[in-house]
Amino acid sequence: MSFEICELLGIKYPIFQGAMAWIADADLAGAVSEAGGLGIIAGGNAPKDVVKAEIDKIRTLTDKPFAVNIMLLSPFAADIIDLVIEEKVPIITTGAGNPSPYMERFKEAGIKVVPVVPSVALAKRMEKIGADAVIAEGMEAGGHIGKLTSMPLVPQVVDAVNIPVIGAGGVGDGRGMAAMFMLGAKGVQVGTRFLVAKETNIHENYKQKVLKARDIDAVATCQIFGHPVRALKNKLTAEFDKAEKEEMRKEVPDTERFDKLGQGALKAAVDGDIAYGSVMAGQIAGMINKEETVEEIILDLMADTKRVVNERAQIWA
Ligand code: TUI
Repeated sequence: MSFEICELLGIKYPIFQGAMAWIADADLAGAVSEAGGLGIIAGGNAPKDVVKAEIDKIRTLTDKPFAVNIMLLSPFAADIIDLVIEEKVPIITTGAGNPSPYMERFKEAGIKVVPVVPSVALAKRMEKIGADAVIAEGMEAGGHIGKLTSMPLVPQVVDAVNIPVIGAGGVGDGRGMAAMFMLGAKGVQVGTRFLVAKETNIHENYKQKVLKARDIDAVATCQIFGHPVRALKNKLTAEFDKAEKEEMRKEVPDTERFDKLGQGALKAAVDGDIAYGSVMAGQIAGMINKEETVEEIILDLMADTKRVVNERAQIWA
């Protein structure tokens, strides 16, 4: 099998690991890259020295390509941009914003750039200014989300651009991965399944909550005010819903309230507070039922995709 995205990035399998803030560290990303996928260190809201330590560490764990994700809402985004250029990181992905102002610097530094896009308009803009590929992320995904689901988003982005499209949001097994390929994606990004990987350094409470989640538990909050986020239902998501109902009734809603409520909440969950922390996870959390190594996850995704594609092809032949 030969995959265009693998040739472009120098990886073996067309699987990106989601850049989960405070979660996707050098241990997880290094294991993913070593296993043949694209491991991605999440810049998240972390300062430059913390991200630099992860870059230093991943270089001791693998000599295969890896990426750093720049979360553009981060107060440290400008520092992380300087860092990836100084460190000659081979690939970057961006999320939660439009990276246009920085594209020229990335390209000058010879960095491959793969922005996350929630819409056709941003995908087209990214192609025009030199993105190497885009990740079309549907709102089935965990964390900060756009407005469209993967099924309509991915094929519309595929039709709109000539660069490779990576499908994200809702991919948990070979069926989801095969579906993304059917929609025209050249690869997938998977976050939630890696949450419970053996190499993932999060509190056991977080992993157990993902393992126990049902299909309807990964809910979207802040779809009216603030930044929309998908996380597993708990006291915090209930607080968000209550706050949104209250602010909706006001003539001048206090929108800053939502960012305050969310501040530090993901880190709190990663450290074990699964009641008031933000236990970000995608809608496929309900089908994640076992802890596996990163290598097992990647090899299973590949084998399961191949099986599903061949099985379905026979029905249609
Ligand atoms: O970024 C993500 N997922 C994230 S970031 C994050 S940290 C955070 N926590 C709370 C509030 C906000 C952030 C947790 N999960 N995924 C990629 C993604 N990018 N989803 C949506 C977007 C996006 C949205 C708008 C990308 C570009 C965009 O452009 C807007 C514009 O200006 O054109």
